[in-house]
Amino acid sequence: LERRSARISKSETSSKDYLAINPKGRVPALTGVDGRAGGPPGLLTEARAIMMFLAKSHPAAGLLPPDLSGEARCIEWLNWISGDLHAVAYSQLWRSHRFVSNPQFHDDVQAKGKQNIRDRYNEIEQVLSDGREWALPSGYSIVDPYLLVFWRWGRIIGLPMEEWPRWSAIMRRVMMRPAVRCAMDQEKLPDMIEAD
Ligand SMILES: N[C@@H](CCC(=O)N[C@@H](CS)C(=O)NCC(=O)O)C(=O)O
Repeated sequence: LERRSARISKSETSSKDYLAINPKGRVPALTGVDGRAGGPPGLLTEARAIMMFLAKSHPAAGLLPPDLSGEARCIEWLNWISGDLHAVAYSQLWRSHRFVSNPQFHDDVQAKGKQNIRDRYNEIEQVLSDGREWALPSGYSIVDPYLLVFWRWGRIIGLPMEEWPRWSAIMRRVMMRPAVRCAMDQEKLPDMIEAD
């Protein structure tokens, strides 16, 4: 937890070394993908693009529904999480200076961000409460580990995640998957299943 907050507050994404990899100064960033969009050749940015690229380049892993509607449903989730929950709500909380210049209003923007996060979390819980086993009823997909990021961030900002039991149950199952365990071990991420 401390490790993550320290890295965010130090803004390692704005360091010269990192900007040489990704001039946008954001994570995630993947190299080795044909084409270019502003950065060095081969750099791919944007979580949604990277997740689609990884899912489609590893079809045997079955991380994306094979049918058109299923794929559209997947993009629907990714877009909402990335564009609304992340870029609006979490940015209001963690990057309030992007919304208003006057520091006097930063607390207000942050409070609104936290409220927006809670609202989005209620909506996530509602979608997941129809008995489905994973975010997409067709099965495990790239949406589930993406949702895990925001479930863990909820813990980091001190939200009582047990308020969203259906979502929490799915995230526990995501964290039991060997590939997820392996990635979390590599990144030294605690599972945060129990509240502190
Ligand atoms: N639209 C981008 C947003 C990426 C993004 O904002 N990542 C955050 C992760 S906390 C970041 O790198 N923040 C560092 C910063 O804003 O300086 C995506 O979905 O990949």
